[in-house]
Amino acid sequence: MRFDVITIFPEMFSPVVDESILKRAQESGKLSIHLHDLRDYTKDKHRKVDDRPFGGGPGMVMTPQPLFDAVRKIKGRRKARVVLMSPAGRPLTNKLVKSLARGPNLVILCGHYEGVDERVREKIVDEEISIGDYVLTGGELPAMVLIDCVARHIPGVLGKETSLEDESFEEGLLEYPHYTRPANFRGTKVPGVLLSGNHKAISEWRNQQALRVTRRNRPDLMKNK
Ligand code: 9WO
Repeated sequence: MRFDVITIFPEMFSPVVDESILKRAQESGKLSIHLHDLRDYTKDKHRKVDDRPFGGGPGMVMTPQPLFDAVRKIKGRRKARVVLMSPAGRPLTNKLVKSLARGPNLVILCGHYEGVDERVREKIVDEEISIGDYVLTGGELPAMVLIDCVARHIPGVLGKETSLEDESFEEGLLEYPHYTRPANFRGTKVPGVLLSGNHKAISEWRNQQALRVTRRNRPDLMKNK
């Protein structure tokens, strides 16, 4: 799968894109991440990507021309889904992540200032996605969140030591507590059942713990339980 990101801060992505799992996935050809500096698509000598809002008001709006030209150039004849990261978008859930991971390729737009000219939404955006109900200074961090979570659903990206099946959201619940050695850490002991070797009892304990954590932190997920 191919990710193309259009941003005024391409250098923000390096630590995420060069991180171990995403790096390995790129080296093995499972995915590729291409960063595009929006300013390279401007036509004026100041490389301006914003302008004052019609109707007045504070702040600036991202001007349509560089975004339109960047998307046209990048998409070319390839099929791709154009995504805009915005708090006004559809909430990003594990279900949406899995459907995005099935393809086609993604072109991700990162907004800045007060937002993008509405004609960008109208004419080039296929999907507007939110990672949560808060406002940031730009769409870059949400874009990295999207790349990271979509990438791990692409077959072959995760090693077999990291499984997807057993994960919290697969059951519609949060995760049960995990423990590793030592069995007694500075006086705090691992629950005995986990040391018992009784797989049925362990599985029941984990399920019960997942319900307890979900009820406490995310009662909204309990509706269908
Ligand atoms: C901001 C905004 C606030 C309320 C309702 C809709 C909104 N849209 C935007 C918007 O597109 N803002 C641009 C991108 C410009 C300012 C910084 N941007 C941004 C994106 N901040 N936060 C996000 C974001 C994206 C995805 N998920 C959560 C937050």
